[in-house]
Amino acid sequence: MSNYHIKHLEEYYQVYRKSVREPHNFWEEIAEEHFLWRKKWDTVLSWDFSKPEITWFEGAELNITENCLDRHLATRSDKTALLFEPNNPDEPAQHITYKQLYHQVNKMANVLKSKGVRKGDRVCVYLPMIPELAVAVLACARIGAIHSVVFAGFSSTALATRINDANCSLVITSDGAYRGAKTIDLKGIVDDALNSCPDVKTVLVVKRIHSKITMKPNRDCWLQPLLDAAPNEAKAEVMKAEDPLFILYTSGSTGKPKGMVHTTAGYMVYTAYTFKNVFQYKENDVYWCTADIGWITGHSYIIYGPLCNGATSVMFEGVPSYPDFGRFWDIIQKHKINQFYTAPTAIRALAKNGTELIDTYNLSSLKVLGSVGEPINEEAWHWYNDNVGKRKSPIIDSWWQTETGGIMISPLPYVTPTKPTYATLPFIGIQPCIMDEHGTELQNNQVEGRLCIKFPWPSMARTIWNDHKRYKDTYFSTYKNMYFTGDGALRDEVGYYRITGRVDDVIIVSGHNLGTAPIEDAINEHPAVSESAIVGFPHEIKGHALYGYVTLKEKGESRDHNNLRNEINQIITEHIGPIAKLDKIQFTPSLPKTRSGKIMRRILRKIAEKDTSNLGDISTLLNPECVQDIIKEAL
Ligand code: 6R9
Repeated sequence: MSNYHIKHLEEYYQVYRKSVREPHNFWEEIAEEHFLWRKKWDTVLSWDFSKPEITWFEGAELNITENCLDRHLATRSDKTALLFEPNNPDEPAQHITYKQLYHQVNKMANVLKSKGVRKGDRVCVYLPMIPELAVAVLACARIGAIHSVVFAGFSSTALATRINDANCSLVITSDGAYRGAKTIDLKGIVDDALNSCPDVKTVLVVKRIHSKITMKPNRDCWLQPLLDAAPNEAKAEVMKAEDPLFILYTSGSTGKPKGMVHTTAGYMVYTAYTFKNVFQYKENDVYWCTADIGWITGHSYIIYGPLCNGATSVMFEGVPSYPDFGRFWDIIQKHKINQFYTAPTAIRALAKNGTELIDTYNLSSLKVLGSVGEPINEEAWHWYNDNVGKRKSPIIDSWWQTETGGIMISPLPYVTPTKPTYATLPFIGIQPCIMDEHGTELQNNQVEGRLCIKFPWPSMARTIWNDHKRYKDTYFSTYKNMYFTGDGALRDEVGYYRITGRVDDVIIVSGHNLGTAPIEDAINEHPAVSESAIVGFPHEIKGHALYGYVTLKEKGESRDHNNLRNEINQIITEHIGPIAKLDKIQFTPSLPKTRSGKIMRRILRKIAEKDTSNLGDISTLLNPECVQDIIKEAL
């Protein structure tokens, strides 16, 4: 029996039990047999959640790119590593083989070195979904630089905050991005951002849309000529197991994004192992994850997990609606996709467009359908199952987070019987539990509470960049000796988990995590605004959309409310990005507050959800009278 590839339910239970009873032996075997090390570890795991301090494979030395690239050259050099499907369906797809990717990464690594980037330096990558994005990420890893990929939908202010927080010295971007029928001026956004980033010395620019942009002398360079001139071999830097591999920002409940730090060895082992099993990847399969590499899903399951397994991983530059809502099905047919991993918001948007288009495509190559990013509602689950999978491909509803690095709770296709809306069973080595509000673990089945994890796993984030205290406070202080996920969950009668949604101030809109605090901070900058509170409300396609309650400085402010609404959304777009725009904005003379001055979002949430029959206890409010006014004026 190989513990690396689980093929039956009994095997799952057997391996799971071993991984929990003897975690050290278990992970040692996986690491030993399936990866390339420069030096083996002294200690498999040491941990203390009270500090919190976690190390995996301490003492080991490796380079993750040797695992993703070099070791495949002997057997898979002509196999497609990345299959790039451009935004425009008439532009030919690119099949980049392992050998070609190896050389491209090495060239890029040499360019970075020639620009003075050294081990431990931070490099910001702000690129559309083009091959250079994956190449840049791997090139950083090759030379031991820490990559910080910022999703190219973020605004210049959001980009600048992230560049400065990590003190990046170099930015890689492009002259622009294609997005459906539109183009986006990425370089212009970078130029704006860099007005407030004094430490950035170099900007490397990929030519993608051939637009006219300004190149700042002594700072900006076109990337291609540098690549052409660079040698195509670069020595892989020898990294320690716990050296940081990357920083990736995620929203939190304060205004500042959290730079989650992932380290090298544990992240590699866990993402590779989960990829193999959660997608049941076989040697000649073509795997497609539709996420953007700007999010953790793209890091772990477009780049590192698949490449570590020698897989063919598709990168799609465009959007599901361009040139029409058949694009996903067209790509599945064209590249004979075997595993397809997408988000509930995309499924809902596609479902809304009916099944006429989908029925004209041949989707028979599909074997596994994945879902990630937010709870998948029952209707979307069935639509996906009936129309995409034709009831033949299991749906893998995989729960995990930026912080967890890899998939934590998920069925294994053809192994775990699925159940609509349930992420089902913990992955090997994962020990979830459900806690009540008093900090007691609910041991039985058929319980509901808050989801925690009791024991470390290899790919967990080790800290927040420059803010270890916040890491401890956010994840390890709510419950003693537990990692707290911020999600609610229930466990059914057979032990299956269902994730019920966030229990903190994070709202997931179209699969993007948005903290309420940064949005409120942005709105409050509008000169007419005194205060604001954001809540989520159910939305047919986005899952949740944002509802803002705004109080104005001057009572009876006579300005046109629609103009104000536009201005508020404009400020949000500038500070965060269009993804954080509010669907509804209600102006109200005051917000319900507790005696300690906290806005009672619970009530505002109910009003936004149009569920005002039971508002619960409002007696602790300082100003209970405002509640009826808000209900009366609700949108
Ligand atoms: C991978 C990713 C994390 C949050 C997480 C949870 C929600 C993700 C889910 C899910 C229910 C699933 N989430 N997958 N909720 N079922 N299958 O999405 O990371 O962007 O950090 O979001 O997303 O609320 O806490 P990230």
